[in-house]
Amino acid sequence: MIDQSIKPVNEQIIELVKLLNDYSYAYHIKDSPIVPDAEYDRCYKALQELETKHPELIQKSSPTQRVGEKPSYGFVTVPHTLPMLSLDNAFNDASLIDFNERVSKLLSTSHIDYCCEPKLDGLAISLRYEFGRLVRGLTRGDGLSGEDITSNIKTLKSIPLTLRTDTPPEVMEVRGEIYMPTEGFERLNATAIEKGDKVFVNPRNAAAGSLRQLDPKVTATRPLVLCAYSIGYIEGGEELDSHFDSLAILNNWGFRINPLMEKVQGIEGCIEYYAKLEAIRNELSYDIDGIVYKVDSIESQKRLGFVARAPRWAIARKFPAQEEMTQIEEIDFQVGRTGAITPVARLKPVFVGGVTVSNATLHNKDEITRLGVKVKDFVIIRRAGDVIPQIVQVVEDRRPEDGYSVIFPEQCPVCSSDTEQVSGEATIRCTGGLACSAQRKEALKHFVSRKALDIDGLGDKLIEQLVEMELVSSPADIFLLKDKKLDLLKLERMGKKSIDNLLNSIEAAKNTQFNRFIYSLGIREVGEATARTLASYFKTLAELMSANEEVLVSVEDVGPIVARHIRVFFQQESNRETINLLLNAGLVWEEKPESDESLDLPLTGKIYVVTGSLSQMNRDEVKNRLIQLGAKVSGSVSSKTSCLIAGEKAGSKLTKAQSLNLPIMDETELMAFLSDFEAY
Ligand code: I6G
Repeated sequence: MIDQSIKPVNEQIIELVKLLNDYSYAYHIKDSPIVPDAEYDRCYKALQELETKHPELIQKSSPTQRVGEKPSYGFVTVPHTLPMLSLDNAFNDASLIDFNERVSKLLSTSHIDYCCEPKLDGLAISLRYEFGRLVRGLTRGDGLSGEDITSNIKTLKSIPLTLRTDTPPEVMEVRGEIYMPTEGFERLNATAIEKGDKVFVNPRNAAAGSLRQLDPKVTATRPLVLCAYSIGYIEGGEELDSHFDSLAILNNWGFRINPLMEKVQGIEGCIEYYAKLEAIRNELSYDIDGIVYKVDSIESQKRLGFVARAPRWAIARKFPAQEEMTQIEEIDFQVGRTGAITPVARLKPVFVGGVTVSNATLHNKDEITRLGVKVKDFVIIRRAGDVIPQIVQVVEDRRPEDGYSVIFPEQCPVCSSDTEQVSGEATIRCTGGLACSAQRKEALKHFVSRKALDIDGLGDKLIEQLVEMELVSSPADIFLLKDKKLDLLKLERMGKKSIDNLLNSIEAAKNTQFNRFIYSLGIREVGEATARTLASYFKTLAELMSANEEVLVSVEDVGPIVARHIRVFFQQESNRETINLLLNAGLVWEEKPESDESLDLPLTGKIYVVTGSLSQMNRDEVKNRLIQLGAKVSGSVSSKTSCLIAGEKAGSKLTKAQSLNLPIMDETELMAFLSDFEAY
């Protein structure tokens, strides 16, 4: 931060406001921060201090002025200067082609440039600027007038309080969409669930709810973003001839525009753009429900005009809907590998998000309570991307009279053992363990799955038959099947050839890897990644099996809960026996004795912990480099830690390392340290 103390206070304030608005523009509009967050925070604090001492010098465009007081009369309805229109929709290519033909005919040319951009699933708003200053923000409302939500929209950092130009138009109304990015939406709902508050059905509803808060302080906490899509009205400004160029100007003046916006030629360009966006739709960090095409020439837009309440020069080509309504026919209970009993809604099949959905998980008892769902209810199903379909809402107005509540079973629906709910957990479990055939089947399916022992030809259906015919009840039994060929011949669709193939794959799977073996055991919360970390941390199975919780939590990404699950698993006699049987059956992997090669590495024997944010390498890159150099990387600081690498904003790990008097390296020291090992 520049030392400003010698300048007059008003100049200091003006400079700080300009600096902060420049930082904010780079961060929120250009996605390209120019200073670390800490520098922004320092300047903001300095400005706040000056403003507290000299309130008469507060600038309207100061970032401190974003969160104001509650409007005294709630939301007042105000007419739009020009109506906020809606868009015609095209649900297939044929309608888009018709649109292009209509436009071509009216303009008497087929050489048309279209401006294309994703249609964000948010809320349209209109922002009025007078002489470059934001004076009002209105919702679309009925298109003719909308609600005044100025105090709320001012809290959005992507909305400029003043335009970034010295020659603003006298009046300009910018139209755009306010949306909530997916990550922010998920965080907001996760916090709501933690607090027992109502969750939002989708990002759009979350954005709407956040904008309709009576207290702007609440809106200020919500992750909302504005993306501008047009100049709705302008007075005393330069006439522009291209819609695309007008958006580039809006971008320079401080508005975020969609970076995926493109100008294309003719209908072919439009169709290509649709295919391109459809392919990446699920990877975007926000929901979109289609593509908007606009004739780029403003002159042509004027010639085309409007019909009813939609422009003739624009159209929205919609994607398949990600939300649909259907009815729950039944709710069944499934028993998983760890005994977790999951309610599953059987649905009247419905086409949503590009596939036909007939089942949706209801997760657990709490979720049923939260949704207030009953059998026979009409519900909204959401399937966004490849995420499993979710029931997001019950349509209460359509609740049928023959609907009934779901009763969670007190006995396992498969083995009739009692169910239990561990305090503090939402999941209800069957207590039958491997005596429950459902748990047995699931444990075996997991054991042979692709990321575990990867036994080719041993699919789910075959496992189910093997368990039902009592040919296999524990993983080690799979390796005894070679002595049961006659029994195998009795199975559906099993001939001599397929049996030989199966037995060959089983033999081949005996040669495995340590990480696959750990994963195959199905220890609670130990997924593929954790299994890999455990395999690289512990040299032998014996070492892993005898590790206590203190040692386990020092492994990267193993927290106390996972450490407890691992410990409990290896302490259980039945699990130790299963492991012995597997080893006796001939399961092997290459153990990593401390090879001469790894002993030679410069950091062999050292344990590092990496924390805080780094700017030159990311944390994973640092960890990988340390491992390459022979070190172990741990997730927690203990007396065994050789050194803590502490980036910016390092928190409790740094405090702990300091209290234990451990060596600590900051990022500059780390870079110098790593550069000593370039030869490795
Ligand atoms: O509702 C809308 C969303 C996005 C729009 C729109 C848009 O452009 C990307 N453009 C216009 C012209 C209108 N509504 C009326």
